[in-house]
Amino acid sequence: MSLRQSQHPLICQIADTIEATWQQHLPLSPYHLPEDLGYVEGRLEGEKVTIENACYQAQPFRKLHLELARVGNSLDILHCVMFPDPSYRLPVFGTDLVGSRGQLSAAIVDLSPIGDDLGEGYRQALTALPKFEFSQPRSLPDWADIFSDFCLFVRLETEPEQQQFLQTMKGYLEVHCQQAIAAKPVSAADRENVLQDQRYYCTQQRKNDKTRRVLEKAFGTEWADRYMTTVLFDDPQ
Ligand code: BLA
Repeated sequence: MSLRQSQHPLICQIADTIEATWQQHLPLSPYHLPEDLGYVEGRLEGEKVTIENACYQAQPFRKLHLELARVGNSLDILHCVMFPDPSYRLPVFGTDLVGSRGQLSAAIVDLSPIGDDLGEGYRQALTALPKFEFSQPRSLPDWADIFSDFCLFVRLETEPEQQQFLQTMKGYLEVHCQQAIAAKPVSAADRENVLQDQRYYCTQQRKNDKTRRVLEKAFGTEWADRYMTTVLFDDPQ
């Protein structure tokens, strides 16, 4: 990925860590995005917007998506979602970082339950991870009822807090890979419920106006909508 080297150092580290962890735990094969949406360039108020996607599949995941984006020389974005195969009632791992050279105004990571609860295995493993205090917590918007009580949403200014965020993200990711690999599929009837719950997750994420606005300004309303519904948060079939 050519964007990666030029991005905020934490974003670069997080992207490397996610891909290394995936490679270590999961038998990755390529996931084909719509032809024209792997690498995209547009313009936002005269500034160039570049998007680079990496996408894989590996049981028990339907789609592993890592995206890096850059707006002009200022705004760097990392977006990552691991969509489970709907035959498994697994939570959705998601992380999003948004920032400029010095600081990251938004850094979020969560394992979001599909259904009522994360389940005992996840709860115990997540509770056992090291806990850090962050000096600038942020509050979640209205659509964010999909996130778990383990959701971490902060502004990151100092290097130590950036490293603590990285460590937390890595902990969640490793717990997830370990739990997911050991998961058992649900019954055919339950699969319908899982599908519905996964669709709700996507519906809520598509309500993020801040993401939508960046994409709309650079690529237009229709394109932004297509991108949000086919690449970022596509409904499982
Ligand atoms: C916030 N996401 C944002 C913001 C921008 C983007 C500009 C506002 C930053 C701020 O408030 O400081 C933009 N994010 C993008 C763009 C892409 C992107 C353009 O991923 C992709 C091209 N968002 C996710 C995922 C989660 C998520 C997976 O994509 C969580 C798991 C959360 N992003 C999220 C939340 C906010 C945010 C909760 C804050 C929204 C708000 O405060 O209203």
